[in-house]
Amino acid sequence: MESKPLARLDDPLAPAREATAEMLRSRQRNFSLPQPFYNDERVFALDMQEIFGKEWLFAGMTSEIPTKGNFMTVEIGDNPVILVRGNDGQVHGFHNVCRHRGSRLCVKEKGKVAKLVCPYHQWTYELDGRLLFAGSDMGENFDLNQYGLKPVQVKTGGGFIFVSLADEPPAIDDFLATLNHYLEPYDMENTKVAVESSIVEQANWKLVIENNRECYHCNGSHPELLNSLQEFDDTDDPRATPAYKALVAQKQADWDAQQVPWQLKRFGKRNRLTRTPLLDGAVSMTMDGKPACQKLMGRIQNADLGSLRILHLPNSWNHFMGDHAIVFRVLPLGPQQTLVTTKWLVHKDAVEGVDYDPVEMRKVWDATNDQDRRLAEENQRGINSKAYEPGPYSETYEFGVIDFLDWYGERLLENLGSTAPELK
Ligand code: 3BY
Ligand code: FES
Ligand code: FE
Repeated sequence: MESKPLARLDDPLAPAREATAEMLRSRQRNFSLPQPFYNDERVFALDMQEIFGKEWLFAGMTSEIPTKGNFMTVEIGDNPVILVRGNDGQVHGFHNVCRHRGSRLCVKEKGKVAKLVCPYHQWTYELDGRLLFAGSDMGENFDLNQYGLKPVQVKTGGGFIFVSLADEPPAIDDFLATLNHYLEPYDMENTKVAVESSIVEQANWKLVIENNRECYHCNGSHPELLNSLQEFDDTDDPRATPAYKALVAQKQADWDAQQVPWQLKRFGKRNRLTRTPLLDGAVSMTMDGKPACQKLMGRIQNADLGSLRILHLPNSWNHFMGDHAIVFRVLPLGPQQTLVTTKWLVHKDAVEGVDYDPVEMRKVWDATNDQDRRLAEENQRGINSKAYEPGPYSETYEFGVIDFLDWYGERLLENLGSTAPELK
């Protein structure tokens, strides 16, 4: 066949596509993945093209770009993206790539501008992406309209900004409507980042998410977190004691009285939301379980709202308490390198040093993130061995990991153009 070598030149990943789809079709469900999924650069390239290049990704919060001209940048693998609040008050997304010779347009992580001006030769774009100015010597036939910034799909819900690099991203509106409903008490537009951290983990992004999807490891690793966190969040969990069920029933009645949503909701396996009580007596994820911020979020009157947990695959988990919220964003940097960004959010009128101490606020999750980083890195090092073979997950304690990999396998197969298999 003459066309095959040509197809491979067009798509050097073609053989990897076939091999990866085959590995997914033949994988043993409820077992960890074959080694290449965690360390092979071709599978990583496919993850970036087919998952991070096509699904909805959590990028940041609307309150981080509160008014027109505020922007933030995010790097999705090789694709720099800019999110900017337009003159219309909407969040716009663009490839952060100048249409002149391709320079990155915005280099700062966050900022405020009147126009988007390229640092290279000062081509100047409106906040809606239109090219306004391209110097004076582009020739009389130069048509500014041909060189607007390339848009990136953006949707918001409950203060979360999601982006997708796909032309036709998957449906997400039901989840966004639920976020609006569940986050209403928090008035997310009127929040601010009290403190944030970025850490680089020497581990594949899927190991970071797998680690987050189970608390089987919590007892052995997270003393600070376990001052406030329940290791499970469902009354159907086999670990749920009668005392836990009684606590949940009592809290749910309290939350109903405050019109604060708590019901467990799922959108496929991609999204999961639920409100769960913290350990009895704790109202926030702090070292002593007391609020980290004296000014509560939004319209909240009573800090004791447990934690609203929100999962968004492939790249975010979140905890919303009465006094502050913690949002997490995962961005792959390489086959064995992942950026984890954590932001602690408070009411925008809360005063640092008066209402909250950022050093105190961040302690539990700084410790937890560092512990999880070590776990993921050790996991990676063992997986890289020739002795590694996929091992079984506990259906009781690690169902969240199984769900994540089911989602991942289905999405990757579908996006690769293959059909989902009957898993063993
Ligand atoms: O609290 C979290 O975000 C997750 C859930 C279970 C363990 N892990 C720390
Ligand atoms: Fe942006 Fe030249 S590359 S103005
Ligand atoms: Fe952990």
